Amino acid sequence: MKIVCIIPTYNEKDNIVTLTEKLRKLYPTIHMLVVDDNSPDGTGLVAEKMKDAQLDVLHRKNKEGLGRAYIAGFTKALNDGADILIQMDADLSHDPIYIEAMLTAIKKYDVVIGSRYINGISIVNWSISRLFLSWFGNVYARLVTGIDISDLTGGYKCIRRSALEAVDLGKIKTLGYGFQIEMNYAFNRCGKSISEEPIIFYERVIGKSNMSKFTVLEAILKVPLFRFKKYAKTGTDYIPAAPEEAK
Ligand SMILES: Nc1nc2c(ncn2[C@@H]2O[C@H](COP(=O)(O)OP(=O)(O)O)[C@@H](O)[C@H]2O)c(=O)[nH]1
Ligand SMILES: [Mg+2]
Repeated sequence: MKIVCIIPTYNEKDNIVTLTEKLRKLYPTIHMLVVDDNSPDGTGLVAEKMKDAQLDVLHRKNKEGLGRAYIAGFTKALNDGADILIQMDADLSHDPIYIEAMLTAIKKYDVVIGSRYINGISIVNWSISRLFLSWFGNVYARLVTGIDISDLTGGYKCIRRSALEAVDLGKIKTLGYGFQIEMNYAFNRCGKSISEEPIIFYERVIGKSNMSKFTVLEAILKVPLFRFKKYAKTGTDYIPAAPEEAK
């Protein structure tokens, strides 16, 4: 069973060292794939130096947002034979200790979300305004997509290979917070089961957030489109085209 942790990075040169060391210590058999978008602080180089049989690096030329980095990471990990894919932030917001519970839950579900909202609100060190935005964003996403999951924007996830293979990743268009919602919507549309495991989310101590007003606006505007696109009604959105259709 090959488990690959996909870790997107943009200016995380200190955090990536701490995180990968923790992962190695806790889970000596788990693979790591760092996806770096040519970080100006040299994160790509730092990661490259740590490369070995357990840790691989995917270098991308430009910063294109979290969504694009993840799609590239998923594609590479699937090509390299991953059975279970874990997505997690590099900034230590996602504590690796929760991976164990997520791996137990993935035996029963296709997708497991490390959830900040399933046990009340489990977030450390956020301002009230950021908390409100995230909480409201989740209420909005739940209403619009109709998916009964408390943390649809969470970025800590465990995904079975078969769930990712069921989705046409080329059809995923969102880049920021909307990306997490769109992936969950796509899994749901493709008949995949989603569950939540409680986590405590810690705001980063080193570095700064890459998420901008654009990503918030993108999520607000694009999420309703998933639901109301003309092919959403036929149930074929996100399902890969049959070989003859794809020609
Ligand atoms: N490769 C890549 N990683 C990104 C990009 N934007 C954010 N990240 C990474 O995605 C994770 C979450 O981003 P972060 O800036 O912490 O967003 P926040 O937690 O919502 O404030 C971190 O590991 C970032 O380094 C991007 O454009 N490309
Ligand atoms: Mg963060």
